[in-house]
Amino acid sequence: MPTSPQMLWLLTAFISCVSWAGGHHADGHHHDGAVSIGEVGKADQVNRTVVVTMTDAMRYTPSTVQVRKGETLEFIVRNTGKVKHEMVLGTTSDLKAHAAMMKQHPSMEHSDDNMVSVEPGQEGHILWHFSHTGKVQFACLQPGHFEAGMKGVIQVKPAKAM
Ligand SMILES: [Cu+2]
Repeated sequence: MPTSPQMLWLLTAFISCVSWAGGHHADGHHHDGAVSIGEVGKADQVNRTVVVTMTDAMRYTPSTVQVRKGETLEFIVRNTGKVKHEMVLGTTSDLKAHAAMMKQHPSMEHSDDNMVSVEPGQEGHILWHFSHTGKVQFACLQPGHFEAGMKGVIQVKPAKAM
C-alpha cells in the first residue's frame, strides 16, 4: 500500500504530540512547539551539577552546555551582576514569545519549573531532565536582555551506549 508509510508518519507525529501535551506540567505559559525540551527533574535523580554564571554584560558562562539524553541536571544559576537576571529554558519560539510578553509587562513576576529569576548576588536552581535529543535554548527574559544577546544553548546528544 503506497499510503501506509505516510499514515505511519502521521500516526507517529500524532502520538508524539499527545505525549508532549500529556507529559508536560501544568504551568502558566504555553509551550506549543513541536519539540519537547524535557521536563522538571527529580532531586534524587540528578546526574550532575552545572554552574551557570550571569552577568550585567548580558552573558551566561558557559553559554553552551552538553548533555546526554536521559540525564537530569541541576543548574546552579549565579547572578554576579547588579540587576536581576534569569535563566529560562525553552524552544526559540517559546522564548521569543515570552520575551515579547515580558516587554509588555516589565514588572510581571513569573516563575515556573523551567526557569529561575535570580536577584543580584544570589543564586537559584533549576532541576531539569532532558528526555529528548536536540537543542534546548535558554535566555534571560528581563526586558531587553534577550535582545542584548543574553542566551545560550543546551545540546542534548543521544544517550551513551551501555
Ligand atoms: Cu538578564
